[in-house]
Amino acid sequence: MVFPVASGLVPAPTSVDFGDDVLMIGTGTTVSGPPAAVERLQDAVARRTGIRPGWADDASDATVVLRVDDTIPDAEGYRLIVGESVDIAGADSAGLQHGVETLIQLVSATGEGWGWPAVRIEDAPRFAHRGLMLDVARHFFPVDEVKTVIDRAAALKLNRLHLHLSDDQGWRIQIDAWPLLTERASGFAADPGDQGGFYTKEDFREIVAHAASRHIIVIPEIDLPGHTHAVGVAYPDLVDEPHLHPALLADAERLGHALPVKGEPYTGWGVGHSSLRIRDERTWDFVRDVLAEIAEMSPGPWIHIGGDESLGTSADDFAYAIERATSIVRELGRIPVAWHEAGAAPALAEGTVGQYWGSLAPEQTHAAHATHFVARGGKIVLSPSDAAYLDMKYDADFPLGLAWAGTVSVERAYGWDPAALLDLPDEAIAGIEAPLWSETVRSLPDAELLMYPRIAAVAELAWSQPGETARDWGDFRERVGRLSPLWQSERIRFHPVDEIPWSAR
Ligand code: TNX
Repeated sequence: MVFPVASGLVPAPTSVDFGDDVLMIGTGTTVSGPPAAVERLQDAVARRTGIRPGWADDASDATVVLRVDDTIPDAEGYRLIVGESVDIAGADSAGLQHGVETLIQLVSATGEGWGWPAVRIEDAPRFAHRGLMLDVARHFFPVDEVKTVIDRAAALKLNRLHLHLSDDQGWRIQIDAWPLLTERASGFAADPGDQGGFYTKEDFREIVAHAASRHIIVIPEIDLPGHTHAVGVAYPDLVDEPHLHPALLADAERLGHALPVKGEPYTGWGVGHSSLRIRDERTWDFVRDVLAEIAEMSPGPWIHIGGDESLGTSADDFAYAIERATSIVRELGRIPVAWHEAGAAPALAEGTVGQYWGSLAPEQTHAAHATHFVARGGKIVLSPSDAAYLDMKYDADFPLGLAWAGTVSVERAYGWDPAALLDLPDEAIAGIEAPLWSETVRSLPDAELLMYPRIAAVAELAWSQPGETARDWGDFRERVGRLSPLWQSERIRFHPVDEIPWSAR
């Protein structure tokens, strides 16, 4: 039997020990376990092989047994054994799901049909926060597309979906107390031809519930005090006049984009031109109402308040705004998250999580701002823009994406050390997140081309302990290449970049 024993496992498990045998997949193959896990396995195996494993009511008759075993120590961990049958034991139901995704990746074509290689795997994540950020403000993704993205993220063992719900170009979430936000400021995006859109509360709850069913927590972001031009389209008295800084003028000229005009929709790509009116109490009525409604519809522990690129806000006003917004989130019983610039606010609420988006060679102020979160009892999420940003071009010729942080090849996305980046111990690092900003994205396929295969690199950095296999670029590119048939059967549009040796089957 010709059998490709080295399957495309990404992220690399903690330990993998292959045997010589193969367990064939056939019409008699059956699965028992919790319905959601069983169905995910049945569906993915059917799409890949054309054979849909049956249900087994009784574990003792099943080919594949899926179960939770609370003697497995690490949260989200699992043990997977393929011998004469398959046994997957998750430490919890998230761990069971991760084990099922591993079994889906193990499905392989043999000379005689489909099978699973004999193997024993023990696995658990390095970081608790393994995230993807979707910018639904510059391009709006309807609910069904967000659900697809959630399923895709779960397949790589990611467990956080950060939704960037507001920006200069559009407001994307229903807020009852301030109805003009969606009435007037949701119908635009970062391209004049793009119609925008918004989530009703029901839509948002549907996204949260779908994510929860895949063990993913949604982190909603309302970007403050900058990135708020759209707020002024709905309520002009809440924002300052646009701050037309030199980089904005130069970019607008280069790209042929119009400049922002207060109260009118903005469809350019400029940043750092908008600010809420920080010293006006009506602004704080607005912020409190919005964050309270967000908290009410979002059950997860975190609310992101933005804080990036507030070039139109004075340093004093910025610190005041961050301190006040993070303490409002605290009062709402949630943990604030903010982009690293918010670390400039001396008294930002204790426990606020910082999201670092500087480069792999941190500027001193960026590093100082990021470490201030740790001094205030918070942790850091790492999103280095020149490695983890999925909206950077793969290379200068790639048609989608931006390049302000450089181009990001798959090797570059994979080749950095989370512990070394800000010289922090793992305990201070919540995890890693890959943002997909959408100025150049017009559709889900566009988004997928930017995500895949680089999101696999981010997932491995976030999940896998550094070791012999994990962190070896040569090994990683082989494993990613072997995922090609699975990604095709899952109808993922990936960029077939020539750094990766893609398998035909
Ligand atoms: C910077 S990085 C931004 C976003 C843009 C992105 C484009 C960060 C926190 N803010 O507003 O969409 O660059 O790559």
